[in-house]
Amino acid sequence: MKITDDVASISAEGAGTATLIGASKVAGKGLGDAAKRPCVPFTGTGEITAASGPTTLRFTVAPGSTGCGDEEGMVFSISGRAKITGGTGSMANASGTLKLTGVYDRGAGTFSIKFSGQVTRGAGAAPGAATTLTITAGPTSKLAFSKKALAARAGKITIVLKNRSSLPHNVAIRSGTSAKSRIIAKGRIVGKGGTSRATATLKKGKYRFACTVPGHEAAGMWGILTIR
Ligand SMILES: [Cu+2]
Repeated sequence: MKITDDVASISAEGAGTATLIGASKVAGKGLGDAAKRPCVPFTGTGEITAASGPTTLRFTVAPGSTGCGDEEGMVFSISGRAKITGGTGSMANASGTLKLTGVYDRGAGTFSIKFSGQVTRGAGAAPGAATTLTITAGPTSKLAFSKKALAARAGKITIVLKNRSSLPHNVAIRSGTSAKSRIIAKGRIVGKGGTSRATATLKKGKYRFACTVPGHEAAGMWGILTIR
C-alpha cells in the first residue's frame, strides 16, 4: 500500500484455496481515502484464479468496505464486501457477494484476507446440469470409438453413440476405469445407422465407457470418462 496525497493505492497478491475452484491465487488493486483515517474506505477490483486451469472469478470491492488502522496506523483490520462480477471458464456467469475480512500489517508488509459467502455459478454451468457427449463407431470396422477420452462436469451424463459401422455396437458406462468395473448404465446394441445411449448421474471421478458386444471392449472399444 502506498499513500500519496491521502490516496492510498493498494495492490495485493496471494495464494489460497477457494471452495469452488480449489487452490488459487488472488490478486487485487484498489484505492482508499487515507484522509478518513483511522478507518480508510476503499474500493477496488480483483481476481481469484484457479491454479489448476483457466478458471477466474472476478470481483469488485463494494462501497462501505474499510480498513481500520490502529493508533500508529500500522495494522489495519479490513472488513467489507466483494461483489462477484463473473469470470472465465466455469465461472463465466458467476454472481454473488462475498464477505471480506482480513489484516494488513504495514510494518511487516503482510496482507491476509479471507472471503466467505456464496457464489452462484450461474446458468450453463450449474452442478447437476445434464451433459450429452457424442461419440461414433465406424465407418470402418475397427473396434474403437471416435474418442478415447471424454470429460464433463458432475451431474446427469448421457453418452450417445452413433453407429456408422457395419458391426453392431453399443455404449455402456462402468463404475470405475477397469474393464472389470460394474456396468452402471448400458445402451441397447444397434446396427449401422443406429444410436445407442447410456445415461448415469455421475460424481467427480474417473469412469470407463465401453461397448459390451462380446470381444469388442477387449479389442479396444473403450475409453475413459473424467468427471470434474
Ligand atoms: Cu462394439
